[in-house]
Amino acid sequence: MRSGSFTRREFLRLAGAGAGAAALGALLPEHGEAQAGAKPNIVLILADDLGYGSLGCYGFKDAATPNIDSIASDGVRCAAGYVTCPVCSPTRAGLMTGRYQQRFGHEDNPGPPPVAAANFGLPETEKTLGDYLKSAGYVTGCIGKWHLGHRAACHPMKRGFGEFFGFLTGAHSYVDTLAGTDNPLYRGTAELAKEEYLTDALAREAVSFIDRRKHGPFFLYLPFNAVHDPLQAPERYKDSFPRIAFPRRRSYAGMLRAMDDAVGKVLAKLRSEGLDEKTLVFFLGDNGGYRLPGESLNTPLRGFKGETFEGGVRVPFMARWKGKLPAGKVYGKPVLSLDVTATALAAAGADIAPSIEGVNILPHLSGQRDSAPRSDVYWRFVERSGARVGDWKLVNSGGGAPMLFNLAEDPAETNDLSKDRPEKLKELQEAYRHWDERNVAPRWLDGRRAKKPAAGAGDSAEK
Ligand SMILES: [Ca+2]
Repeated sequence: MRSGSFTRREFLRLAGAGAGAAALGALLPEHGEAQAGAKPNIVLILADDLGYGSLGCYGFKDAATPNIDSIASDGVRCAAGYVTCPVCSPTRAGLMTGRYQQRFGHEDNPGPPPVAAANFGLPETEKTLGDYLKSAGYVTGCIGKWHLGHRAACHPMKRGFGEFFGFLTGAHSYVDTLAGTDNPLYRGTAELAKEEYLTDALAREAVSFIDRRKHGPFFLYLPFNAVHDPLQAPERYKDSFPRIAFPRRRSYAGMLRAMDDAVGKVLAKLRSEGLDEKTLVFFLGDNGGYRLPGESLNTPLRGFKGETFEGGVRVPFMARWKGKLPAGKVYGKPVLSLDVTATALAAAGADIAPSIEGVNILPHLSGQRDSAPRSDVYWRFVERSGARVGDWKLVNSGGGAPMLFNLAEDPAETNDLSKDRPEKLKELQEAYRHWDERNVAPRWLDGRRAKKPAAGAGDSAEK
């Protein structure tokens, strides 16, 4: 079995600015400039627990992912694309609102329904990308894993989406609807009694949504639960990998292949309807791969889901808009999931609320603008935290002394420079403290955590 690993030299090549960066950006909309009738459709595909090194276009070798890779070859692949949390629900809260989710206390996962806090859910003070795009004249649909609350008031159709198919919690069987339990599959608010393999069902529903809404503009939010546990793949997919002996690994590869096929169906539908140039497509992961053997790889990064090392927060991250963004470009400067929100709104010609902390990255991805979209990125996840400022990275891993890395020289975070560069460590701690001043205490903690105070993270003693 190939490990999917690649050398530092290969990593730096993959991470560097790529070829084919022809500036097509002259027609790119900035804030509020989309012409009437020219609003692009937005398709936002989110993968679950898909580590940085888990796609062919990011160096993965075990299982080909040609359809997802085509988004990179037909668009821009970000080598330093980050999410705002190393676990599922908080990242989604940031992505949907365009705000660091710690601003409104959506800092932790809830845990499964039996142990989740009663108040769990995206606070009603917050607007979602669905809300914003609906106001801008879009038809909106959410197909897949919601994980922003399972109370009635948090249902996606109460939070900016006209349609919903999927489930409300953090994980779901791929082969059983779980009807009659606390975690069923839904169409709208109706429980489903029978379904096909879940990834196939999500593809079918996504294609149907595009078919019904093709006159647009539409916003399709498609958060797959693949490749999150449970590791369940149809035999026909597992049989594609006879050379992978480890059963968990073979199931994982089958799940990844199923998601790749599902993405292929969505892309084929856009193509057949002549929508490629009228649709901005994003693909990103919600957090790094989990640490169990056989699952998603974060190669060559350090750390896993749940951690603020790069392996927990740097993810596959791509954008495609044919005719507007260059094809086959690799973008190396840091971008953040919050930028997806702002970029979608800019493309739609919608107002970007002052509370939104993302940046419209279209001019950056196109090459129209050389400057970095953002100079810094921050993480706070209960007892863990981190900051990236320029090429420097601060990591508080939830115990022990803070660590400092230079990502330009050491992308795998192997060489802690905190003792050698105390002034740089202090600078990043100050930057973190400044960012953290605007955060509030977590509104809930994962019900599986040992009971402890809902304190802030890392060096944030006052929270
Ligand atoms: Ca996840």
